[in-house]
Amino acid sequence: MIKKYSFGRPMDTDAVVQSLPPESEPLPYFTLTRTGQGVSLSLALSPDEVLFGLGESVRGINKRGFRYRSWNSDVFNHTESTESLYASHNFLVFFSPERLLGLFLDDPGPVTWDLGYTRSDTAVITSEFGDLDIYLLEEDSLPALARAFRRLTGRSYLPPRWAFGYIQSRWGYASEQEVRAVVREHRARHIPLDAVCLDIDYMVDFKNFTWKPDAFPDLKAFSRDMKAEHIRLVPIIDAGIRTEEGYAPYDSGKAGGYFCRKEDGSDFTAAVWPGMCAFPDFLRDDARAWFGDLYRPLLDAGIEGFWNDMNEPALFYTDGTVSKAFRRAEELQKGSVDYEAMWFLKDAFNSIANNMDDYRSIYHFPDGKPVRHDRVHNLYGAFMTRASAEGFRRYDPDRRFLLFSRSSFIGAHRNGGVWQGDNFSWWSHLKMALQMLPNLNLCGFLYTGCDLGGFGCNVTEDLLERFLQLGVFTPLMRNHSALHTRDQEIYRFSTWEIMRDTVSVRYALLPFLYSEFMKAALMDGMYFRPLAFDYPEDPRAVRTEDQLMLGECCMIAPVLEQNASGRYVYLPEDMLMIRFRSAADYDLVPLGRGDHRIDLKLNEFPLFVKKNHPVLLCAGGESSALLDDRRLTAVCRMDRDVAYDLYRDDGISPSPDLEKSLSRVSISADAASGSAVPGVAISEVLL
Ligand code: MIG
Repeated sequence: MIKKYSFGRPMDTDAVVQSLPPESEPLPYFTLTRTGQGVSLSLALSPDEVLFGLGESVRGINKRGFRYRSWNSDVFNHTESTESLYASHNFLVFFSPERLLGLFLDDPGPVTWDLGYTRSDTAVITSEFGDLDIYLLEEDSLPALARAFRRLTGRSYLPPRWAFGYIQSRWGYASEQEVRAVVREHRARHIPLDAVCLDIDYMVDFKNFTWKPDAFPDLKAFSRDMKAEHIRLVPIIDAGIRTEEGYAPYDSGKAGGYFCRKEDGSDFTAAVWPGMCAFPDFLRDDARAWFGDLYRPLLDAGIEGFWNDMNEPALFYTDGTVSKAFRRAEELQKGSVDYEAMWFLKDAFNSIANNMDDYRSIYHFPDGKPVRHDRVHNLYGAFMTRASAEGFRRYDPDRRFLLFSRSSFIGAHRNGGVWQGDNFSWWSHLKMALQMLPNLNLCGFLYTGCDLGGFGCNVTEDLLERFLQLGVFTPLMRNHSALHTRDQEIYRFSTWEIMRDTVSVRYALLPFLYSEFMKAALMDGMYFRPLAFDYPEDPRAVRTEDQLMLGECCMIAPVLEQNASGRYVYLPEDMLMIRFRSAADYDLVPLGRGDHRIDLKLNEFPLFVKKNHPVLLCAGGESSALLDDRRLTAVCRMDRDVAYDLYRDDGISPSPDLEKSLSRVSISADAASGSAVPGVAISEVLL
């Protein structure tokens, strides 16, 4: 059951697809306080209450015990104490033996989530501007609640099937030759690969929708050659448009009046990578239509996937913030040089980027009337994603395109995926990536993953290998790293063979993982879930922070620590462990409910599977297009006849038919008798 309560003057954020009449009764359960224009909701938490949600945010799967703030931010340097990341996903679930309640704040402005921070027994959620719709969801189980929320906000984005292949990316690839060399190194060593991302260096002066004529002389031919090798190119697009007369996207944007304005009506400009930029007013339908069409030359060149960046929007500086900092420096120079003056000096320069005064000086015109940016800040990335997705649909309504964004808001999950932002090559960020996944799924973002190996800092061989072992299971499996960091392609490392074997497991599992993903997406389910969703009455499972349910029947438990020779895993029920070394090399170990210490050498990682649920493996291959998903090996711990409906489709059709895409795989009980591992069947399946 979903109920809506309106406060102030809510605007259409595109988050919700079901229109409900607002209730006339006051909001139940919460104590409401008005603070200036804001609205605060507070709720007493019982000691055993856990909180799920908030999608992209730091810390645990259970969000209790910290304060988060919805304010989309470019935070290269994020840690455990960072309150705001790149996205705002204002959905939270309260779960205890006494309560199951979903709370969605459809609020495009800043929201603070004090979840047992000020007082450990109280949640206080504050909408700073107070113009919002609040939705309360009540269902009788966690999965039902998640499904109800998805119905409210719409079906998750479907990427093309090739987007489940391994993707290599790096900030710095500057020419066709360089990209060809990356592909060659992968193919020569039989490291599977489906796509290479092009970062900002492919553009002329970092200008969107351009590509360097010398470095990429014939993008169409290049893209065609790559596709012949089953490789897709995935270029980046940033939010800002350089203010340069004669640069077509700027000229057409200016002529159409599609850019965000300042109070005096002139275009708001700020510097980002290309230098001074204007910012498309994605909240306007006409500006979105214009921007979406700017992708055409790239689409015409055969490009089928993009990543949208810098769309919080990130602002390096404006003329205003720079001159203010200089003025402050001059003032300070007049006084004595002491430590205090030095702090002020530092602060003055640190506030040049992503400055609140700048965000307050931007205006959008969603329907002709001005709306100040800070009131709708968290929508910007989501509406950029929408502009792109709408453009792709106009370009070719019969195809799925790959699209993932850095910034997002609930609603954007219908139009694209997200990557988890600029992580570091840290073990703690490997754990953070894992913990973010189920909450992103709960908020609708199924197609997601982190920068494998870590974006900032220098990775080590073992860390990359452990990142890849998580990446085997994340829908977006992309190795990405920052300029000036250590080379991070698999083939750069002495242990490249074990990394290749790890990626080969992804390809062996790809038809199965794709099936699990598509079923979750098409049935408004979750691909990754907290264990609580499957074992709500098991307090151990409810509080498990380093294992995830995957699809209908699997559980993952990656190694998250350096120099570990294994880890403890909690099994809420009897399962089969598949300990992988490669696509063809794995152990099958039936384990009972309870705690287990699992030995896992650096090249080993486990997948746990519930009883009587098969996992399907194909022979593997070097590209998703080359996998044979009709000839599979079913592995199953079983004590009765079992069946699995494998989802298969053409991988690009935007409106697949779930029923028609299922092929039934049946295994009879006797398949497990007389097998090498008692009770575990290994059967060949032909479809
Ligand atoms: O200011 O395009 O998160 O993935 O490599 C940095 C360069 C801009 C941030 C993205 C990152 C990308 C980088 N971008």
